[in-house]
Amino acid sequence: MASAQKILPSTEGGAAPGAAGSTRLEILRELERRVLWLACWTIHNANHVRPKRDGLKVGGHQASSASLTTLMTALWFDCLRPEDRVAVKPHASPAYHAIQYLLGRQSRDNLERFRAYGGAQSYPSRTKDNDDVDFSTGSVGLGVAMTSFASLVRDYVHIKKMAPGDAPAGRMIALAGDAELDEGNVFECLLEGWKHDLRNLWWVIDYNRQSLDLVIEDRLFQRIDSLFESMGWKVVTMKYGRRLEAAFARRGGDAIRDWIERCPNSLYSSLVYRGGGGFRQHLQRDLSGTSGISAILDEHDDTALHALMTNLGGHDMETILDAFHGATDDRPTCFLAYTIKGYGLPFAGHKDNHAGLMSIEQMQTFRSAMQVRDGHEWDLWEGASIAAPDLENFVGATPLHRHAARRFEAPLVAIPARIPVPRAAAISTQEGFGRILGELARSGGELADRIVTTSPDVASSTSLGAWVNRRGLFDRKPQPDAFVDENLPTTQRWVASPSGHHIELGIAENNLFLMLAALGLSHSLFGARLLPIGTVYDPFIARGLDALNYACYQDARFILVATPSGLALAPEGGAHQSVNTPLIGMGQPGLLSFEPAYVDELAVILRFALEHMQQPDGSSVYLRLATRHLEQPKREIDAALEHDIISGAYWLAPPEQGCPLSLVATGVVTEEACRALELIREDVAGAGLLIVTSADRCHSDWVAASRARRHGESDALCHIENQLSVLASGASLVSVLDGHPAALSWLGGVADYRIVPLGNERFGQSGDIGDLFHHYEIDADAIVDAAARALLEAIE
Ligand SMILES: Cc1ncc(C[n+]2csc(CCOP(=O)(O)OP(=O)(O)O)c2C)c(N)n1
Ligand SMILES: [Mg+2]
Repeated sequence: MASAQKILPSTEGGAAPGAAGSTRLEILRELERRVLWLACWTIHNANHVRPKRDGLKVGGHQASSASLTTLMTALWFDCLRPEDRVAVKPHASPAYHAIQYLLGRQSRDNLERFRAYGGAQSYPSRTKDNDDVDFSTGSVGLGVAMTSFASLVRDYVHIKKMAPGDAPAGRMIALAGDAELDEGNVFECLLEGWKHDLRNLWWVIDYNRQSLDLVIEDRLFQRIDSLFESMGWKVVTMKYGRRLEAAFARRGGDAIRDWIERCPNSLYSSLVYRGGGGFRQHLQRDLSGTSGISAILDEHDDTALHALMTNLGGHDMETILDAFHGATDDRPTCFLAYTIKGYGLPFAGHKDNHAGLMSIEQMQTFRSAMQVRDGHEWDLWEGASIAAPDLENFVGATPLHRHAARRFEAPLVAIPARIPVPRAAAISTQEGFGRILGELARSGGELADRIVTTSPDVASSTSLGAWVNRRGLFDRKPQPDAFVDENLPTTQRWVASPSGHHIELGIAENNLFLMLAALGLSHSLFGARLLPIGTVYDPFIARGLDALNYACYQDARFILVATPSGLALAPEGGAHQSVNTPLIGMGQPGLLSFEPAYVDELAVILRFALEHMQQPDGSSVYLRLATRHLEQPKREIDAALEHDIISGAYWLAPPEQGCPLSLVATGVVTEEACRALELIREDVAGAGLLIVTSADRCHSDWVAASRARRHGESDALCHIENQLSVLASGASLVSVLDGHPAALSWLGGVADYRIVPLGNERFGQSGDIGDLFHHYEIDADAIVDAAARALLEAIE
């Protein structure tokens, strides 16, 4: 048993690792055992103990958790500081929850309900778990990259002194599975990170040389080394533990090292699984006659030989502490930690262990080895060989134990009651957006100071040029611009300096969305509220869709401005014409989408978005804009119209009460709808034109109202129901948008309306707007035709 003297984590001035710190090591090793037990038991309980109703395997990853247990124990119980932020390998979630349980931040009830409704999440979740998750993870590769962008945001707010005065800047840390490096977004972010000269960033690679299906390529580590070094990272390799190193130093040890180095991953893994006898057989055969080998083999029985041969760096507490505590500069550091998937469990090293669960019998053996009594499985210190008060003292002294809240609350930024509308007879929403931002930059103030823009190499072509001219590019060091310094004519006077407000990215949409995710969590991660606006070409949203979903999943708050969109991009051809983005806008949780037709609507929507994104029950906002110039209506927007625009639909041309026909238009085709309405009114004088500024909002409010009615609120009505109620029962609607018709076709179900949905669901073509709108049947003629047919059918 360890001594009763108080032993503290090294962050609290405990002895340095090594000889003098052996008691600290013992405690950490004990904690490691507790984490492994609890992680495995949590999964076992969910799969084999908890009653099941549907016969489905619950799952959970015992092998993947075991692979990271030593590294995670070292981090949470000895190395992390409250200001550090960590993205945990998704399928090490049980180990994470176990650690939080030992730290007093996770409840037994939640662990017992692991993967059950309301219980601890299968993959760490910022929004659903209650145990201090910094970054959600799940889709492999994204959490890893997220830490790079978070490190850039941390520097952005600290350099600008936006973070609370006493908040130290922490390290951003990713715990990555080695197969996560197969994800392209990881490479995209490495290059981007290099451009931005990232600091204080750690990636700890769980190099167990296994993915889900496979034991992976032997030489991967060489690639990892050179890749990271070429991007300016330091690589710290934790290959062997202290015991193996000691064996290597003995006579015959070189041969053992050489044997391991040459051993193919698949053979090594299979021997790890077979046990000490397998290693003995191979070493005896391959190294027979090498002096010193017999002595080493004779000193180790099979269990001891297995422990020796699997003593890799990522499972050796001393090696890990040395590596982590040795990384004292701010250079991005990749820790390449050799590990064994399933370390300490019966299926360690087995290539099929990814989804493997210990059987009841295996769990029984594991329980005996861990000395856990029946009925005491959840006891914090059950089976520990160190006195509970020593463990409690130690855990109680870790900075993360004492630190109550690591999330910040940041005050809201006041948004003016009106955003001035750029005046122009004819203008596009894209140009209007650029002019609004240019004016915000010119007028300055807190709003402009809190806006940060970002774009994947399309800032100028999405009309952010004027903003960047005034507010500058962000760079941690001032950068010269030869064109500006030499006074050469250029429209882009983009000065890069620490005071800049635009973060320019290379052309990788994944990076844009991860950047927005990090910027959009700044208020919570770093205590500095930012109002991030990212611009992208609308069709290329699809390129980064999983990262966009990832950003929304963790409730990051930003405005996404996507332009140009649809067929209206006309001559640029089919490749760039977005078709299904209105549906993405409707279908993506956490993202409210709008598609304004006119610039005065845009000003109202942008103002709303800046406020909405800051509200606890708000969300991010997506604006689908276009390059087509539309003649602007001459009107002042009063409070009622503003309300309708924000609610998603307003009558541009109100219908007569009880009218049997109305047009419904979104975005740039409003011009065609207006022309069609003129013709239609020759026959149906009372026909109206409803502009849907947000199919997303109308639809979700409609769904919410139906739900409320089902729950007994019989008078619940939503905005779109109210708006359309002026029409006759059974009225015909012709809906039209420059995008997938399904975005509006659901309107037919709001009441018993007959709907003809116009739009585009095919790939685009090159042409001018007239040709294309004609070809895809969203021009005025097509609208009139559709209306006539609908009316005829209604009569028949
Ligand atoms: C984008 C994505 N694709 C596929 C998966 C399914 N998946 C979960 S873990 C995994 C393999 C991970 O291997 P590695 O990162 O090496 O972790 P290990 O299990 O070895 O610890 C896969 C393919 C996923 N979560 N995300
Ligand atoms: Mg792996």
